[in-house]
Amino acid sequence: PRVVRLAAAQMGTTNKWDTREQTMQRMIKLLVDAAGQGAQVVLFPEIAFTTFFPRYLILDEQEIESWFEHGDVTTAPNTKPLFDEAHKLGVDICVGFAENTPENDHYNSCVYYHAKTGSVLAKYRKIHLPGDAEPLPDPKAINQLEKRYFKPGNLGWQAFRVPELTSSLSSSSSSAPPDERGDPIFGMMICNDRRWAESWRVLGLQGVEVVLCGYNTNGYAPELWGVSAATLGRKEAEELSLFHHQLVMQANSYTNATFSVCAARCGLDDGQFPLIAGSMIIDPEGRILAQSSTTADELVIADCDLELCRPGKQRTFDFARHRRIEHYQPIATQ
Ligand code: CDT
Repeated sequence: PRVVRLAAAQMGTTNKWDTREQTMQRMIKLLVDAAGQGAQVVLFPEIAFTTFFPRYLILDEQEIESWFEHGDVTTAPNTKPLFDEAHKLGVDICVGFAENTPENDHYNSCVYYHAKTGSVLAKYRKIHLPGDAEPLPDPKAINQLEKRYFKPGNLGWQAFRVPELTSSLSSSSSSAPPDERGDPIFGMMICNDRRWAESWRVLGLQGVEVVLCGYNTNGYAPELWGVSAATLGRKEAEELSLFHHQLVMQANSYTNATFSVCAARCGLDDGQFPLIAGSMIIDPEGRILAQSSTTADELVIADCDLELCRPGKQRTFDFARHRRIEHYQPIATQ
């Protein structure tokens, strides 16, 4: 077996008036608790350090910049304490943040931080940006202005190997196929990406064994979804939002024979915006191994034997044998 103990660090309400110190304390507590329970990798949500600011139309440039992280996220004073703690505890973390690059580009990003070496192993920039660039006409509508504040990610979905997570390796021969070499193969996506089969398949084709996905998902935003508010009550809407989230996480984990971990930023933000919880760890058969039971800060932890990706990868979803790419052209051309 190649067992890794994975954790989702779900984060509840984060208000726009919360200080960075408050939020950092919460994140460090989650990390310390996860380490105490033996977690080796902890996933934090999308845009984990602040409230989900893309719901607001912000016109002041300086205010926009105040929501972004500037410089190297692992060493910038505003975010460094989390990475220092991970390094100290020897626990890898994946965390989402609003990135401002040295070229002054803006992305919705996450990094995988390798605790032992104190370095970023991989970075991902969200590709599927939901919502709009301009606010919806209805003044009551909840907006999702990600297309206004971020560029679409330019790094693709690059699976990467994480060294030294699993102790008993089945094989260390570098000529063996990737999933038999031992070091776990991870991939990252962010929130809306999980609804698109393409994100998963690009990672699946690289033999991914663990997909990490942080998210901020509205519990109730009928105008944003294009659904009449009159036809969808608040409770029903939240149930449907949670159902769609679980549906795509479970189905795509199964069809790519991969574990997946998803971590919510949830609760009621800024006194009025509900976000769904539903943090989970899912196995390659699409089954939920562990899930959150609150809409507050909470850890979801499970032991994942990566060997369980083998049956799916070698039989039902052996891509090399069963895919018919001669018929897939339209997917990439329109
Ligand atoms: N953060 C993010 O990507 N949220 C989106 C909202 C979509 S509204 C149709 C999500 O896919 O959960």
